[in-house]
Amino acid sequence: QEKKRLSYEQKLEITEHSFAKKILEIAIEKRSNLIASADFITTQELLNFADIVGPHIVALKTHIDILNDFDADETILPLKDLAAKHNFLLMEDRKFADIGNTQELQFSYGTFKISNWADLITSHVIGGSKSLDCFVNAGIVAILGMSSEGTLTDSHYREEALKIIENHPNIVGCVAQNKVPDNILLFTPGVNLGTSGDGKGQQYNSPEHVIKNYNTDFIIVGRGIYKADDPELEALRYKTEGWQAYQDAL
Ligand code: 5FU
Repeated sequence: QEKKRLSYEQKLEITEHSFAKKILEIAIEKRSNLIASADFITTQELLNFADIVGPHIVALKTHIDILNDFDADETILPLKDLAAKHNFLLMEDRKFADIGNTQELQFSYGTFKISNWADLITSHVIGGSKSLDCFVNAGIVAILGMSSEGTLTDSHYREEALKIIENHPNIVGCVAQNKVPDNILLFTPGVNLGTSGDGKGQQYNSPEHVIKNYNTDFIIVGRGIYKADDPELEALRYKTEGWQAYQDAL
C-alpha cells in the first residue's frame, strides 16, 4: 500500500534547518504533534500553563506583547527553564511584516528581545525574501495562509509566497490551511474540537480534519486548551487525537 504522507522520521532525514530537526525529534520522542498557544495577559498564568501542559507539547506558542507584566527576568528566565524541564520549543507568534532592517531591530531590541529566547518565530513573507535574512538564530515559520474568514492570503498570494518559502534557508516551515511540499513543515492553527468559530472571524477544524486533509505536521490549539476547565486533560485529548490522526494517515 502506498504511503499517504511522510513520517516524522522521514522528514527528519530531508529537513536541513536545526530547529526543524529539533521539533521533529521532540515529536517523535513525546509522540505528540501538539503546539499549545498560550495567549495569556499575565506572566503567572503563562508560567502555570506552561508547566501543566509542558509534558504533552512540542512547542509553546506565545504572543509575548500581550503580557501586561512582561519582565525579562520574571517572564523569560522561568519560561526558558520550563522549556528545558519539559523539552518543548518556544515559538513567538510575532508575525513580522516589514523591511529587513526594521525586522532586524524588532527581532533583537526593544522590550522583548525575541532573538534572545525564541526558537521559532512567525513572519509574513510580504516584505520579500531578503527581509527574512535577519532571522539567523531562530527558525522561521512563515505565514502562507491565515485561518481567519476573509483573509487576503488567496491562491495567487500563496503561490508567490511559497516560492519565497521554498528557497529561504532560515525557513523551518509555514502556517497554512492547505497541503505544502514535504520539505516544509506545516503548522496549522484554527484547531478546536468544540466549536467552528469564535464570532470574530476565526475558523476552526478538528485535529483529524487538518491532519488528514492538509497533512499538517503540527496542530496549534489555543482556547480549546487554555480556556478548558482542565487544561492538562484537554491537552492530552488534543495530543492523543493529533497523534492518532497522524498514525492513521501513514
Ligand atoms: F497565523 C495564524 C492564523 O492563521 N490563525 C491563528 O489563529 C495564527 N493564529 C494564532 O493561533 C492566533 O494568533 C492565536 O494565537 C492562535 C489560535 O488561537 P485559538 O484560541 O485556538 O483560536
